Amino acid sequence: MFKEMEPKLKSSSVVKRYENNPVVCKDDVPYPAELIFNAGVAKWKGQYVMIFRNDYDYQSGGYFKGCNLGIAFSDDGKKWTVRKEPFFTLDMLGGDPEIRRIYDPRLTVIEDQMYICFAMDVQHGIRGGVGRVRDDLSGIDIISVSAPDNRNMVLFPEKIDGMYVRLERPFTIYSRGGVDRFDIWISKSPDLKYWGESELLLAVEHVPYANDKIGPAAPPIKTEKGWLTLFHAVDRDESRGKHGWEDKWTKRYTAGIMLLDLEDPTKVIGMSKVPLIAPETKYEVEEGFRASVIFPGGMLLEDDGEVKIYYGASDTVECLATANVDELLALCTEGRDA
Ligand code: BMA
Repeated sequence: MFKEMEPKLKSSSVVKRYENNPVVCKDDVPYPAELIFNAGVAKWKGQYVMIFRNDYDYQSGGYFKGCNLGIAFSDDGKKWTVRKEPFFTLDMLGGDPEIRRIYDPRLTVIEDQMYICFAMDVQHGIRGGVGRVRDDLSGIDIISVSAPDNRNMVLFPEKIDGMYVRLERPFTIYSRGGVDRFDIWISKSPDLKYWGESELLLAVEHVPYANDKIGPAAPPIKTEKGWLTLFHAVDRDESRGKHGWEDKWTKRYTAGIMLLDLEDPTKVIGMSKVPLIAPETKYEVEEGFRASVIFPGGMLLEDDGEVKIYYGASDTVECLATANVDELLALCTEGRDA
């Protein structure tokens, strides 16, 4: 069992895991597939759409040679059907030898147009990209890709003060002591192509359950009280040894939640003091490639106040958890002035 960093997840957690988890795994995928995880999810044209990461073709040494993106559809957000062909494969970019893979998609619908953010590993670093999802779902038209190293980008679902807004996670090695001490930043754009006005939003040291790095998770959802925003938080413990398929895996990924000001999302106005989701079920802690990883990429608000949270579990399967929006807001604002 993984040694837990304080503070622990409250046993009264407001999140309920879906009883039929995982919602998508390799057995649902009709082409070579091994690890199905870190998906983006959106409601688009009357259905739920999921774009997920598929790592396949295992090589020795904990490495998967293949990586593509699959697409799945659902009427209720719980039961998913995976399309017969992948949504994105590297050859769709014309065989540019600089690009090694595209992964960890996040989906945001802005004025009926579905957009995708993704990480792109290239020979000379890691870049974060923004693209338009084609209406016929035949692929992506890339709008912009950042300079290295940056990833975990998510777009807000509407313009704020006339500007598109995104959260992102640059990897600031030198100024943060040469170790993982990576923070969440916020940037703006007039057109989704040119990004600027960047500001630090939330730093590792602001999060009581992170001693390593943090990063944006799912695109924010709009509530009357502010933008409700998930993030992932990593704590590291060097005494953690063999875990999952890996000989040594010292990190634990939990999900945190915060609230950003509606008019000025560069302001954090609340944050849960404990993780919202920490690894605890068998498929999150014991099974899988990189055990004890909760990596949310989708959060949807239903009309009745239910919030659906989609997360990659152990870098191996895609799962669902639900919560009530008012309880999530209360978690963010509890003890705010303390
Ligand atoms: C991060 C990313 C994620 C992954 C996580 C845990 O750095 O690579 O894709 O889920 O590590 O392995």
